Amino acid sequence: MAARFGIDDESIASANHTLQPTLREDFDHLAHVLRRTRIDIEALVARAAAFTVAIPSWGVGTGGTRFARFPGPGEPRDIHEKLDDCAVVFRLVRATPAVSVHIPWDRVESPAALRAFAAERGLHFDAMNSNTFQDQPDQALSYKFGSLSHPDGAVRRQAIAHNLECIDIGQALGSTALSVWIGDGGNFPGQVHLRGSLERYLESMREIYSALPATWRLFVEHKAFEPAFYSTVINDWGTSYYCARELGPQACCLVDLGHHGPNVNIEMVVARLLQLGKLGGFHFNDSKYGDDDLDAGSIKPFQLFLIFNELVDAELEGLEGFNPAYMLDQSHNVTDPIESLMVSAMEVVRAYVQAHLVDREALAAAQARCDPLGALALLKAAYHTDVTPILATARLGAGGAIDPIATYRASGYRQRKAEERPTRDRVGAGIV
Ligand code: RM4
Ligand code: MN
Ligand code: MN
Repeated sequence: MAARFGIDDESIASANHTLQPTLREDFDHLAHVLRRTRIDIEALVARAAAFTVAIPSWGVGTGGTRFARFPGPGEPRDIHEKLDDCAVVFRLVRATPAVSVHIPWDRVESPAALRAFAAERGLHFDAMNSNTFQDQPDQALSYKFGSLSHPDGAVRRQAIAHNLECIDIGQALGSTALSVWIGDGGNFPGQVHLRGSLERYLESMREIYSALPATWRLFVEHKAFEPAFYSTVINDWGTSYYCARELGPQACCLVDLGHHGPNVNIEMVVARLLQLGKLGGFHFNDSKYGDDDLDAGSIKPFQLFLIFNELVDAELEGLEGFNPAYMLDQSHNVTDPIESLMVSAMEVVRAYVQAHLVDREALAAAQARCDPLGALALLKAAYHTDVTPILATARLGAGGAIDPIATYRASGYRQRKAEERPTRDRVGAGIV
């Protein structure tokens, strides 16, 4: 195999060298400001450095809409090239050492060899994703009218078998979780028996659950609509919670930020799932209208902060069982996917660090004296603090880039990949 171009340590170090004096100044100034409220900036750097969010393998390719897909230059053509791109994101932002793969898009002959290939790049595998929302060329039965909840038991059995295969592959890859999102539902009133389809779904999921290795978690991902536009089987967090509880302790709920009805208070959903002990993890992205799959923090950054406010509150309280898995799930249509993933990862870490700035004692006091304005002011004070120097210092300390986007652009990586990856094959991905 011909040598593949990668971004080397020297070019990162030399870009950092130029930016370091300004970063120092900004960092010292912020340290000074935070000291006034007795916040130790070094502790925040340590928190930022320890935070991780997984990258979706399908996120390094160009997505698409119902209308068109406009491929970009040098797109990865298979899982190996996808991992190369994930490694670039990891190298520059440091917060993304894990990759979440989708089967069959990322199926390989030897998962063990793929695991070694990833490890050479410092990467490991996060949750497995099954796909019963599409038909594959070699597939016996169609998922056009559903999969795990299909009225025909043979279709359900095929969908169950696929999920069991995902668990097998995942074990060889070193994964410890399976995310199940299904497109099952109805487009017309009367098409689907609403209670019956949920019952069939649960029956199928029980079989999958019983095949889970003891250390694994099963994530139930809900979505209000699409591809079914009238009713969806796992439509909201309440249904997701009910299913996770029915299945057992290894099952929990996954919150994809784009999968709710308009104006749903997602931070409240998060708080409820935390309280009920069923918050499994996240798919971060952002949206204006629905499951837009835009970059995290690009449309509603305050919402992202408020979600992390709930998470950090639980973390600091030492809430029993608190262990959410963080992943991105985005579709990049008009940007360079590597740049979008880097920006999103940084925005997620930003929200996490900002949430650590909230004066929780003062907040509790404001709540106790019924002072809404005072409480909001405390949240705003944290949200308005620019923690960029903290994030950059954490990256620098871990060997990453002070300015990942500028360093990436200067490297010419994308142009080199356009030469190395000439064929315009459709990447095995698509976002719905
Ligand atoms: C779905 C859902 C799943 C993702 C697919 C590609 O809308 O978000 O998590 O695997 O898209
Ligand atoms: Mn998702
Ligand atoms: Mn989605």
